[in-house]
Amino acid sequence: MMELRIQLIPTGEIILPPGKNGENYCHNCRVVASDGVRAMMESALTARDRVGVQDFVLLENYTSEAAFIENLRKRFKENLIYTYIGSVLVSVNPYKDLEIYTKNHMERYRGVNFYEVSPHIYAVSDNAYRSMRTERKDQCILISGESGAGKTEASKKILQYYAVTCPASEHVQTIKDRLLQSNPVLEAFGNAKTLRNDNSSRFGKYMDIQFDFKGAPVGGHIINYLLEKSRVVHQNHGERNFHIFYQIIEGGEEDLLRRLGLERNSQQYQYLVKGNCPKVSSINDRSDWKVVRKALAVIGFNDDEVEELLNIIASVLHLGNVQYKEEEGYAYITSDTQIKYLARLLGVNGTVLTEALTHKKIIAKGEEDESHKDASVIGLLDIYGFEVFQHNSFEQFCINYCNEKLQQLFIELTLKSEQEEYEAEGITWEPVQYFNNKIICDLVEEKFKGIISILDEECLRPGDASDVTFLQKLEDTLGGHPHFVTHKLADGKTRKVMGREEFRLLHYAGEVNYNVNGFLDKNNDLLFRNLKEVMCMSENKILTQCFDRDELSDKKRPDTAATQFKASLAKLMEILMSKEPSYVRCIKPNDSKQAVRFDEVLIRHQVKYLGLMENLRVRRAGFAYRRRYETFLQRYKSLCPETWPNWNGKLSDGVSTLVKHLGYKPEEYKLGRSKIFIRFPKTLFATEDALETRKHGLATKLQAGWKGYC
Ligand code: AD9
Ligand code: MG
Repeated sequence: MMELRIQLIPTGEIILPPGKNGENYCHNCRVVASDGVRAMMESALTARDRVGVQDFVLLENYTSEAAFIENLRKRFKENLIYTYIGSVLVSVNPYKDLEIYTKNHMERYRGVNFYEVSPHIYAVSDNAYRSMRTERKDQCILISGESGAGKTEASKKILQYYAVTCPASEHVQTIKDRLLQSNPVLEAFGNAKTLRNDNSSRFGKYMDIQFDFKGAPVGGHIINYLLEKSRVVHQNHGERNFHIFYQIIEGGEEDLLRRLGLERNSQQYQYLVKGNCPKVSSINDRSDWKVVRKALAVIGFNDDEVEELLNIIASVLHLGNVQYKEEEGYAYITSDTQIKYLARLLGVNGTVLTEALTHKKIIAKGEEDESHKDASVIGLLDIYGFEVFQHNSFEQFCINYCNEKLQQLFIELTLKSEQEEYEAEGITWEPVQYFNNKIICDLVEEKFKGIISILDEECLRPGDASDVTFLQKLEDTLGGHPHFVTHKLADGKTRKVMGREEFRLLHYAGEVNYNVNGFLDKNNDLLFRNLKEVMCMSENKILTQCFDRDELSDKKRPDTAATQFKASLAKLMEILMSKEPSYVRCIKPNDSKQAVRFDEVLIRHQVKYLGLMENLRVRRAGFAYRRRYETFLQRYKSLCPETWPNWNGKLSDGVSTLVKHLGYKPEEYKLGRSKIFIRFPKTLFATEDALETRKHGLATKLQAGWKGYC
């Protein structure tokens, strides 16, 4: 590519050094451009056609879903996976490594205004960081999208960005390392291969990063939500258990495996064979083990603690291989070997353990968390995405309920903040119609007649309560609700397409049939009391932390799993509402984890349920674009002799002078208290074109912005 030297002179003209061949000379504006330059400029000017717009608000036909998707497609084809809707970042999973996450890229986004650079997860990260620093307001970055859309990868990129770009000292380096290294550990224990994603997060994660007054990270705090515990004992076909089991078996050193009594063959263990999928091509369990082992040390586990942790992991595998038989209604254990290993690994008495494994008493475990009060905070939410499988159970019900709550928050915060902005700036605003999913949240969580209340009632009811009576009660109470469907029709007939053990919820993101089998058991989440007693007596310190003796004396029945989840979500919503949100909306391009493939049907569905069109409409309801006066002036001042090189008067007067010079008509814009609001994208386009032309120095007299100088 040829080198282009451009000299700006004070009146705002551009002079190019004369080219050797085929020079074009524009007498009017003293610009010389060689054919090479012209070709370059032409390609720059047609680039928008090729790569689409980098902010959907600039789409001419902004109500058209087809135009929206076409824009996504164009950009995806060019490996431009990020696009904005105003300040919301839309990200399409490229399913391949792109060279856009280097240190150089990080530097490019550091301290730079959001709109000055192309859309990127780093721009969102930097913007949140700067708002926290300058406005002293806690921030949160909410990452949503369905399973496999790229949420966890996005959250890792954000963490890496802060680790590299925030100020550091020796102490801070340790914090940064710990923040970064918490990821492999969390993923080892909480992620698994599912049909949707080889590295699917089976828990929700909210991470606070705390910064001191200098903007250096000083701590972090992670809250986990509802780990999919049932995966430990059961996996669907083609899925795996949590990564950690395979990592130890594949990567564990010989003497470690000996101490744990494990063989180097995952298929020896009942808890690892259900999915018939011991290996995953995209995962290297052996090298992952090394990463996790190192990370455990960095985040502060000493060797003894690691040993105790691994003892527990190994004991789960041994527990899965314990054989039982039934005689006259009583359970007996027939395999001594596992009990011996279990007793040693868990540090408990073998006889007491055997007794506890074959007899019943009940108790359950609560999970507590809290947020730190001082220090400024950026919170990162990476929570499981909306899930629809062939067979959906209690876990999908909780996951999808969680997504309903997040959608509620999104609606509330985007609309609210939009409305507040118009009000603060003194601009009249017209509300936009959108689907408010509060009705579905209520259906799930309302007191007394919501699904969770009905489920709890059945869990607590003595006698004949079962999954079937639960479904019956749902039908009696909720039959006729516009978002609830079962096989029964109002006229007493049955709906053939639905199973008799199913209920269907019409979620904002689509319809899901839930099979009620196992709902009561999973919601009860009970651990028999004598098993808990054995664990309390363990010599393993991690176990005794998990199983607190004091809880044994607590006779009160613990809350059910769904009620605990509902309460923790309510707390999460409170945390998020108190912060200024940024959004990353992740989209999965295809179901086969392939780079390049852009499955339009799948994408259209996600665009719909993520509410992106509504988001765009709201954003465009009044004005397509808004910018603070100083930002607007800074960017475009070179287009007007009166504002170039500096404007010394009131900022709003400077902007007013500039836009009048550019020929903006009164109906095209409004001046608020601190920002200019531009109604149509084409107005801003013309201004951007003028700027582009200026920068590259093409003698395009036709460009609107040039007319003034010629
Ligand atoms: V789930 O709800 O936890 O099942 P996520 O978290 O949305 O899901 P994840 O971030 O794990 O999905 O992404 C899935 C896979 O897509 C990753 O393992 C990567 O192989 C791939 N991916 C995602 N984002 C990127 C990216 N920005 N660049 C390259 C990516 N690959
Ligand atoms: Mg994930």
